[in-house]
This record gives sequence, C-alpha cells and structure tokens, in this order.
Amino acid sequence: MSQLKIAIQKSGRLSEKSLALISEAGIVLNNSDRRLIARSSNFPIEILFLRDDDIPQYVADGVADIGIVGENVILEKNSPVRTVKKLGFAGCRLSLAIAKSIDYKGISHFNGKKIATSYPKILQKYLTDNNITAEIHEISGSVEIAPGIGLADSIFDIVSSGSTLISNGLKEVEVVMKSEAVIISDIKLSAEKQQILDKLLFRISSVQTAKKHKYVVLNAPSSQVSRIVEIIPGMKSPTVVPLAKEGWVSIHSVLKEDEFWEIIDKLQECGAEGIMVMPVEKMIV
Ligand code: PRT
Ligand code: ZN
Repeated sequence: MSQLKIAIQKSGRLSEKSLALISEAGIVLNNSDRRLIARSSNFPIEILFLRDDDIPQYVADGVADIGIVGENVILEKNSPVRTVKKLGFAGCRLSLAIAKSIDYKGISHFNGKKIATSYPKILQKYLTDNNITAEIHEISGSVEIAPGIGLADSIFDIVSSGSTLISNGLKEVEVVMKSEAVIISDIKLSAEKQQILDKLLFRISSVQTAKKHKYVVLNAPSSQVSRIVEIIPGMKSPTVVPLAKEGWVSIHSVLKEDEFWEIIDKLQECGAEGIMVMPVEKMIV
C-alpha cells in the first residue's frame, strides 16, 4: 500500500495550522514531535518536516508527493509543481515599501534605487514588467531594517498587519502579489497516490465548509414557520419539530457564518426565541 508523503514546515508561521489541518481531517499521527518524519496509524500518509523554502523543490523532485507552503515561496522558487488547494491561512502580501517621509509619486520612483529583499526573482520580474531598472540587494532576514542602516533605499517584503513597516518608519507603496498557504502536488503522482490525495482533499473541504457554517436551533410561533424557512433555508430544508407548548415549534438549520448577524436580526423580527448557535465540525454537501 502506497503512502502519500506530505512536506510541512518544521517550525514557523505555517506549522501549527498545517498540523491542525491534518488533525481536523481525522488523521492521527504517531509521533508529531517534528523530528524528521511522522507516520499515521489510520491514514496512508507520512509527514516530512522541512524548512518552507525547501518544500517546492522536494515536491518537484518527488521526494515528497505534496506539500503545504505559501504562494510567495512557490513563485520565488519557480519549481514545477501543481497548486491543488488554497487553504485560507497565512494570508499576506509582498509589497514595496519606502521611508514614510518620502513623497511617493508612482512606480518610476524606484528607477536607480537600491531595494533590499529576500524575494529577488519575484521583484525582478515585477520591475522588468514595469520597465524599472533598480539594484536588487538580496538579504535573507530582517529586510525591514535595511533602509534604516543605509543598506538600501527601500524594501520588498512580506506584509501582513503592516505594523513591522510602521515601527521601522516605512510605508507600503505597491502591492506586488497576495499570498496564502496552499497545497502543492508533484505533477506526476501515481494513480494510487492521487487517490489518497483526493481522499485527503475531500476531508479538508468538508472541514473548510463546516467552518464557514453554523448550526442554529430556535423556537418560534408555528405561524412564522414559512417566513423563517425563507430566512434560513438550510442544506435542503430546515427541520421543524413541534414543541410541547401548543402553537410553537423548534426549527433546526444551518447558516453561513458571514451572514450570521444579519440573519439573527431577521429571525428575532419573526418572533424567534431561545436561539442557539453551534459550530459545525464536518459538513458534507
Ligand atoms: O524557517 P523557515 O524557512 O521554514 O521559515 P521562514 O522564517 O522562512 O518563514 P515564516 O515561518 O516566517 O513564514 C512562512 C510563510 O508565512 C511565509 O512564506 C508567508 O507565506 C506566510 N506569512 C504570512 C508571513 C507573514 N504572514 C508575515 N507577516 N511570513 C512572514 N511574515 C513576516 C514578514 O517577513 C515581516 O517581517 O512578518 C513581518 C510582517 O508582519 P506584519 O504583521 O508586521 O506586517
Ligand atoms: Zn523560509
């Protein structure tokens, strides 16, 4: 029986969420203390713990079959891998930033400038596409301090909340790309491994769908059932159960997290009471 080898970040911003995803998919790891390899007793999977920068190459070479990594790293490494699923975490952007005191007039500002970055390939392509000639200074960490110590005029780096830029006296002036964590796959997976991957992706999708929904239970006067059913149509149709109290029913349904507050207001307008909202763990539609 084949094992699907999945490469995840050993320690860093992607690690916890990658492991949580595997656990939410019902996969139990025997030794998840992140030595080098962990195996599972209930799913044909093997986890390799690596530096995120190495993940695209390991997957392209077939040492790992799939991996979890940021889109920024995939683009920078330019390895021939297939992106199979966006995971919705580790969201960030790669941006150009300059000293906040500078009056920025547009991209031509960067002509003849020295830009510090850990992402030289993505930056060079962006500059070339925009007909800008600048000097790229590659550094591996603490890019944001480069202008302050006179190493560069500006930086090209990952921005998330923007607070690192602010605390270094910088401002974001161009967003070059947006990134999030994704699952990548070897482009030449065997049929057997593809089957395991499909199974894993199905489980992940069920968890992702569930996270976007809430289970709601409420009491309402029987006369309001048709109005309430219109507001919370559920997966097929809500469950309506009579209460012991004459003229009242209990309604059970599922609603979308992002429509939650608006829907609750409408339900109350229909006389709904005792509204209980619960998380959904898995959802197969
Ligand atoms: O050791 P290893 O090589 O495995 O890890 P690493 O240090 O290279 O990567 P790590 O763990 O820092 O980040 C992994 C991935 O998380 C990145 O490749 C991105 O896809 C994603 N990610 C999401 C981020 C951030 N948000 C982020 N904020 N990666 C880095 N940052 C850093 C950024 O470099 C800057 O220093 O956080 C700072 C900016 O954050 P804000 O919130 O102040 O704007
Ligand atoms: Zn890294």
